[in-house]
Amino acid sequence: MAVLEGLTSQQIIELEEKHGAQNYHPLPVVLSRGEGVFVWDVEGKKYYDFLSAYSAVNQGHCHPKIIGALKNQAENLTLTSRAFYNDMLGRYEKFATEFFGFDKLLPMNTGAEAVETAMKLARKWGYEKKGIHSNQAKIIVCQNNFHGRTISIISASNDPLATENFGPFTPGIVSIRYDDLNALAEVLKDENVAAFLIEPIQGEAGVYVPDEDYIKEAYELCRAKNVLFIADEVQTGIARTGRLLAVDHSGIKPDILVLGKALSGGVLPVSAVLANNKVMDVIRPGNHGSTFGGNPLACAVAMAALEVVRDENLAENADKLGKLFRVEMEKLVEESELVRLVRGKGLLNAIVINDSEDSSTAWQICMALKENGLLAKPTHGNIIRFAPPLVMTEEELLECVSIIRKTILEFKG
Ligand code: IF1
Repeated sequence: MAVLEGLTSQQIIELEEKHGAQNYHPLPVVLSRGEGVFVWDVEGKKYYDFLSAYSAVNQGHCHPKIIGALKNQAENLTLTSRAFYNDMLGRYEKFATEFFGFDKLLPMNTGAEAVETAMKLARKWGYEKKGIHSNQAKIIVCQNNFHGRTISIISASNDPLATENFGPFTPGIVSIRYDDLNALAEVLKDENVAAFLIEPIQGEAGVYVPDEDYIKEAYELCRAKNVLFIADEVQTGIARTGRLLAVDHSGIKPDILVLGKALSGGVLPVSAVLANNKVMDVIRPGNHGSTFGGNPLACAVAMAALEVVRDENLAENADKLGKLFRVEMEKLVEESELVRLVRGKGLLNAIVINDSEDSSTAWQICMALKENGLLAKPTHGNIIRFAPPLVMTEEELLECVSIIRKTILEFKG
């Protein structure tokens, strides 16, 4: 059957409505091209991308170095499975473990797979190294977290949309208030706790940045109780918050680091779990795996994606532009009744709209932003996340600020 050519945005949307599971409610824009900080819809309209595919396109759309690595490897060898060695995985593992400062890396594909892997690793360490009794291991998580969509991960969620009618849930997961050290100290009294799984900044919840000392203090509490600290940096990692990792702002090294999204620059699913030998060595042949985990194509792409982060100083750029962005948004808070506050770190920011959580105001503002050439989407209710690619220039950022300012000041709800 001929591929459907020359369809309008509306016709393409109708195809998805007819043939696709309706598990998302996208903004009504149909993109067909991306380059750097820009995307184009099928009618050729150009937009600033202020979502970066949920922080997967930190290096910018279709970065030439990453695409070059993809094309080159794709013409040689894409997948062997782990039944055999390939000439890329060992090189990637060396590169990435030195890049982030860990002994070992376990390669997976999606962020959720990597979080599940981290949970399995922590449990196994708990039994074999900490001496937790069989099937008694507990993992602590935070309320309003987002770690993925699998059954065990949503077993840790308190979001009804993510959990309703998906039970029964995986046991051994305890949820506490985020940014609450007393709550953590209390649950750590339980000798069966193997790990504390946390996002250094809660992205989906609405870009909640915890108190400055929270991550370090939480890390110290875990160390004192021989509990593994698992940092889910799938969204906050890879330079997004102005440092290579969000935990770098707190000066701690997690026992288990979970990466995804921008690890591949948004080119294909690549995720990873990194840990030192005392943790990772509980994994033996046959314990865990994945058909595509560690495939040569992913290895080539991930090394190129990380080189771009390093060589183009993306963390420094995110730090500098993030500070500028929040200064400009603070001015807007003063100017407009519509914007209650701005919060974030690096180029992971959000504005809270001065309306009820269940209002459609944030959505309508995003629709107006779209008309003005900038794409963003509300997270929960009245919060709009702003997360452009980290390759943005100061001039482009200031143009985006003026688009956001114009849209807000002219908005008629
Ligand atoms: C959706 C947002 C949500 C993540 C963290 C693991 C994963 C994610 C901190 C899982 C994924 C994506 C998933 C996507 C929307 C987006 C997202 F916060 F980034 F905006 F939902 F919270 N840890 N986040 O943020 O990685 O399996 O998706 O590769 O599911 O709607 P994944």
